[in-house]
Amino acid sequence: MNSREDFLLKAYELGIIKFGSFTLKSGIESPFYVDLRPLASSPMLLKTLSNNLLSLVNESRVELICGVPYAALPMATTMSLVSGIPLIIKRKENKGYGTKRMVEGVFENGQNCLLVEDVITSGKSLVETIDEVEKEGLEVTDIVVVLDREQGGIEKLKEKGYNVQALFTINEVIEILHKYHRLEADDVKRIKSFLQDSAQPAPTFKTAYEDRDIQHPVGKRMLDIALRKESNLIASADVVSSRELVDLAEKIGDKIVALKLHSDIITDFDMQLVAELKVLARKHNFLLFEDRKFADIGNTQELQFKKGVYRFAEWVDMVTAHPIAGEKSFDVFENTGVAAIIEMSSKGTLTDNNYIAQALNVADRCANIFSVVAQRRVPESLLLLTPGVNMDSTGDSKGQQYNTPEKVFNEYHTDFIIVGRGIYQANDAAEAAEKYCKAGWEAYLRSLGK
Ligand code: S5P
Repeated sequence: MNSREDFLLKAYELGIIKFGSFTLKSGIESPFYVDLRPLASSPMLLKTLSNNLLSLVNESRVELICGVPYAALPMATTMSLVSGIPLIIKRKENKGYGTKRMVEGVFENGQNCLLVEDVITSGKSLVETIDEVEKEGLEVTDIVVVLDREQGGIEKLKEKGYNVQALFTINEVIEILHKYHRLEADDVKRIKSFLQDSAQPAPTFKTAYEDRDIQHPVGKRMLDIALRKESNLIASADVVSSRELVDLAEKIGDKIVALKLHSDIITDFDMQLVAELKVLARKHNFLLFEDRKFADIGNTQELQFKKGVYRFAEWVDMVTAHPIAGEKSFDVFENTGVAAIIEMSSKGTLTDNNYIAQALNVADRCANIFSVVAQRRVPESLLLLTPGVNMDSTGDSKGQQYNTPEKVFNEYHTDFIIVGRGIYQANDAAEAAEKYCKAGWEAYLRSLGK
């Protein structure tokens, strides 16, 4: 018997899980009932549990610990005592007098706070707690949970970019109890079938373009063009001469929402090319989108954006930028629209959940960031642009990884697909653009439940 199994059996003796027939808060009849509060009655088990929970996170970045009331309070307290990381206390409700704060204790703005929860089901209550803790100026990147009831909660939080780890899943608990003869095979079967039935997540649909609340004028224009053209296609025009670029833009202009450029790969780039692109953008109604992926301190980015050969500030509608240098570095783009790169499509990318959570926080706070580039669902307050889309290939030899339009709309709720080689390397670029435009629009309609 390993130490996790040993812990679980001892906790079972304390009564943390009961089998029978129980009516849940939602009205559903459940064959088991979980309550982790009895753990506080065993200091030894509480300590073991706290050590196990701490081992799930990278302690070096955690500055505070907070338990979600009430069951996780003794766990969070023990974790604080064991690790030496200070505890803060979240209230269940505002007391309505005095400081009116929802979080009590000594903390500073921007400190990283680890959240501790006993059981996660749909994740709804954890999302509310995270919101309240973030409103107090704290940063949440990691969450540890004792038991995952496997009803979609973990996935929901991961989509939002949080690093969430559970010590046990309910299926594991059932299996361990069966292995050590605490549960009969018939009960296991009954419970597993209950879990499977209730795990069917209600289909969640994407919000239609016309119902999105995007304030930035460039974001509004993207949505407007999408609806007019029935297209959510951004073409990545990664060709290396101005002739090819202008030809391509002329051929595919009426199918796309934006023409995404890497100006620094164009051998003969000059302001004459810019003038031609502007004429085409007006004629075919698309945006000029420079994929410069700025990633420097504000001052350098400002020079790169406004000066040099490209003088992007004078002609592009939107740019991409990495949030690596922090929030202030985005001020230099002023009113130009920004797509923040929060996650990359390539194999082995360093954009892990922790980075993504922090990058999303930056995106949330900067008024000129109306969109993000990522391979996962993001809050609908941002437009999601997804590259790495190709219907005929799964990747290249340099790390790129491809998905289909169907997958990114259905799973990530993408708003706009970015397609490069799938179009500009096709024998007939106009035909390929038409194909991606149609596939993207149909996938979008299906993601609305239509
Ligand atoms: O994570 C990313 C971000 C971007 S903007 N992965 C990407 O591939 N891109 C860009 O999308 C990349 O720089 C290229 O311009 C385009 C993908 O091109 P494709 O030929 O692989 O479709």
